This record gives sequence, structure tokens and C-alpha cells, in this order.
Amino acid sequence: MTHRTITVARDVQFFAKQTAAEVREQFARRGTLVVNLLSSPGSGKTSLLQATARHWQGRHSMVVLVGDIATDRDAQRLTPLVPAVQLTTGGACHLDLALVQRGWDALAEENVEFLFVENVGNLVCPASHDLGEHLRVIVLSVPEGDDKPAKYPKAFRTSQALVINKTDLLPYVPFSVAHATEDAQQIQPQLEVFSVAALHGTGIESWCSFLEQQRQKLLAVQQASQNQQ
Ligand SMILES: Nc1nc2c(ncn2[C@@H]2O[C@H](COP(=O)(O)OP(=O)(O)O)[C@@H](O)[C@H]2O)c(=O)[nH]1
Ligand SMILES: [Mg+2]
Repeated sequence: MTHRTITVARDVQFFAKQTAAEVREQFARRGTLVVNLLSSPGSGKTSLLQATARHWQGRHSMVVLVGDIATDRDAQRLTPLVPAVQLTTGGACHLDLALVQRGWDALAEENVEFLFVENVGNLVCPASHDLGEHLRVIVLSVPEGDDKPAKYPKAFRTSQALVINKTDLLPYVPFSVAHATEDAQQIQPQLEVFSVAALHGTGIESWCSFLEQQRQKLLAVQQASQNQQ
């Protein structure tokens, strides 16, 4: 049997990364901050979005694209509060850019300040897919254990913020916020950390202020680049 070696001189995800960068730029020009939420199933992504929507009601515009393998239950939970579209992957363990784009087109919303993409619950695959987001946020809940940052480093390494949720359960479950934070920041020193209990609205104000600041930064960069042209 003969062998041939083919040298791939280009990153196999080159075109996907290029498209994601273009999408990021388009949303920045519209003034929309795109936030990709990653976590294992049940950590509280939808609850965090519900709490965020309640906190901002009437003050900031947000929309949600919510990914799941099956059902539109999360979209049903969100639509009484904000425009939301369910993205059903039919088995795929993560969202891709094409599906997100379809969801965005289906929303047909204008002047959106915050676009949240709730990824499929999974701490592995979503970490490898750029959805054109400006901010990647990982949600870790207290009952999952504080060892998860060290066990799933890529998800934490590629995120800019960590939300520790279900802190109301700290008296009942062995979990050290300090330990989880230390491990996560060892992997990603720039990681901003928020402790919340989404179900009760605890800590939501600082989380929302952080998002508002991130959008202001995006607008400032956008303004500076327009002034240069
Ligand atoms: N005790 C407690 N439960 C929560 C909290 N946030 C979410 N939950 C519960 O955790 C479960 C999963 O939440 P969900 O938002 O669906 O998680 P997702 O799968 O990441 O979107 C639900 O039963 C929520 O009511 C919280 O802050 N404290
Ligand atoms: Mg959900």
C-alpha cells in the first residue's frame, strides 16, 4: 500500500472563523452585543436570561436564540418576557453559525441592544464553535461541583465571564466559590466572576451592569473606528 502525506497549510476552521468574524463585525456596527452562554444542562442559563429580562424590562432591549436538542420549552419560558426563537438541533451537541443566522433572520428585530445565544447544554463541544459572539459566558451551578473548571478547561479558557449560579444552595451542597474561582482564573486570568441565584434574582444587578459596560465598550470601539475613516 502506498502512502501520501498531504500537508494542510490552513486551519480547517479557517472559513468558519472568517464568517464568525464578519458576523461579529456586523453586529458591532448595529450596536448589538452578542453573548454566547455555555454550560452543562440545567445549570440555569434560561433562568439567568429570565432574570436578566426582568431586571431590564422597559430599559434595555434584548432577544434570545435558544438552542436545545429537542422541544421549544425554553423559548416558551422566555417569550412572555422577550422575543425568543428556539433553535432545535435534532441531536447535534452544539449550535453552529448557520443555525444562529437562521434564528436571527426569523426574529426580524431591529435596534437590539443585546442578543443572547443560549447554547445546547454541554461543556465540551460548544467551546470549539465561534458563533460570532463578542462575549462568551460560562454558567456553572453550585450542585455541579467546584471541580468543573479544572475538568473542562477549554470552555473556561475561551470565555470572558463566569456566572456561578444557584448560590442559594451553598448551605446544602459542598461547593467553594473561592476554589472554583481560583481554578477558573488559573485557566483564564481575565475571567470576570459573578455569583448569582437566578431563581431569586440575587446578584443579577452586577451581572447586568457588567453587560451594559461591555456594550458601552463595544460602542466606543465602533465610534473610534468610524472617526478614523
Ligand atoms: N435553587 C436554584 N435553582 C435554580 C436556580 N436557577 C435555576 N434553577 C433551577 O435549575 C433548573 C434548571 O434551570 P434552567 O434555567 O432550565 O437551566 P438550563 O438548562 O441551563 O437552561 C430549573 O429547575 C431551575 O428552576 C437558582 O438560582 N437556584
Ligand atoms: Mg435552557
